[in-house]
Amino acid sequence: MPSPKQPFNLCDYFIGPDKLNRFGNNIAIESEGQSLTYRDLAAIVDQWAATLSQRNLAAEDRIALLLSDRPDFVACFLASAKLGLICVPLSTFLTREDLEFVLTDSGAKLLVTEHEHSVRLGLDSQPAPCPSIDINAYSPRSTEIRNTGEWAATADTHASSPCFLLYTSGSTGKPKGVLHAHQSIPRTVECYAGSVLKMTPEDRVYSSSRLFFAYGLGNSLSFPLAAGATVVLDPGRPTPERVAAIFSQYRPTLFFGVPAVYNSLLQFKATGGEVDTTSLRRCLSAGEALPGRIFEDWKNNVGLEILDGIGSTEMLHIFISNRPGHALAGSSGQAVNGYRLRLRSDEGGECARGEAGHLWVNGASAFAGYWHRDELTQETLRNGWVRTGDLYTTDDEGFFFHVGRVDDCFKVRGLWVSPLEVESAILAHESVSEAAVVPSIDDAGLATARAFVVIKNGEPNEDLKQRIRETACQRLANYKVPSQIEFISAMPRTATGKVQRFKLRDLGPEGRGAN
Ligand code: 3UK
Repeated sequence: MPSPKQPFNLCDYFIGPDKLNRFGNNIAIESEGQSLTYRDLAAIVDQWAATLSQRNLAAEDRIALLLSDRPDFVACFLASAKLGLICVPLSTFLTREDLEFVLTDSGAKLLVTEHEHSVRLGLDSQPAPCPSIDINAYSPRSTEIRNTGEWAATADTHASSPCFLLYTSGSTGKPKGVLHAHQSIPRTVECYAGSVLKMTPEDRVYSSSRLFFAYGLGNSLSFPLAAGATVVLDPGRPTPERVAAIFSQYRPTLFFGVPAVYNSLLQFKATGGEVDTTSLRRCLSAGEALPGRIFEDWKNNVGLEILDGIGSTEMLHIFISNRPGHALAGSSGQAVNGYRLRLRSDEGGECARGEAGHLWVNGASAFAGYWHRDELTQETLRNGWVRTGDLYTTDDEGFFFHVGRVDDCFKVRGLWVSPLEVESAILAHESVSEAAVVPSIDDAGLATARAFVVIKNGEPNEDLKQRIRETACQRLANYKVPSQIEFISAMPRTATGKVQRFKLRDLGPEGRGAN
């Protein structure tokens, strides 16, 4: 592990001369029928570095990537590290408003995107607040982007130099930038991959979570590329049909999913779909708690354990995980080697065994701070300890059980939903006077957003629900749009006026499928 002041560059870590000597001819990436060896990847990284170095960027300037999972994402990310820039991978689910926010907040000097996303976000008619490159506009790519004949030198970075910034939404609804140094990725490789995955160059990895998400970045970039293994990158939406097709065509040995994807694969199988899992040796899940029922169903149907583990953008990857052969349904598992964990009571002392407490974690992959948010950084990062915002209990064997969140945020398909953000989108409808959003848990134990609405005018009918939904749709990424909207006459509130979300959570379904 490099020490913080030691010269170190993430790009070298993956494709420096040593790595190319060992793995140069291995296949690094398979994507849309194309295979790239580690040497091919290194050449594309050099071409990207040459292209970026002509863009007048200085060390630690931010470059935003709005790209689907394809080799160019990996190449551009590594080229950015090579040049000492700070890469800002962006969610491809962003709305135009979110995009403006993160480009402005990060002070990005350049946006690298592709046709699909620039069209969806209307970048042609209304340019982004910074210059952008549409990689599809270079045709064929090899002429302009990929070779300029120049060669860019590796920047003079250290293990603790800033390397990338990942945006994650907070309880206030405004995303915050989580800054990681060059050393963070190697540390997740040693800790999580070293103790749980144990990958070899023969492994083939597929993750249904995208590279822009810290989970996907680890799964599809850090772990396979550090091991000299092969990653399968697919730009499509991970519907069960698509994931099953990838299993058959690419025969991965490791699969990383979120609970909703495992659940959709089980349903697809139960309704006659073919899911060939014979190539898999290990299945991993994170992003939100894996319901015990999905663990059991997968085990019974596929014959494999799903190893659930909790990670966060702040810690970069998983720090509590189940171990192969010792997985416990309904638990996040045990501490990953290299991480220390504490459960603190509301008053700040240590919790007694069995008592639910606030989870704090300490480990070398921790973030450097929130981008330009010093106060928030001080609240969250104290003496190397990171406050997760999660409530956990443990048992005598050191298994951790997720009890909930301190804020009211929850996950849909492994992605954050902040009730405040959804509520303010609903409040934008003129007939709405109050709104409260809580998770609605389905039979599999998974959440979608459920909105309770008090109206000030209009008829509380299906038509109004539809119009409220449309108002929300215009302002929110798809997965955040409530699957249920219900009218109530008054919000349940405490004496101090706080919405009693627990009361709303406990309300039975209004009539399944009614909306
Ligand atoms: C929740 C879980 C219970 C938990 C992530 C793997 O999800 C990731 O990062 P985010 O920053 O969210 C972090 C929060 O998500 N969570 C994640 N996994 C689990 N809760 N069981 C789980 N298995 O509230 C946590 O604080 O989006 C996951 C690797 C890297 C990641 N960034």
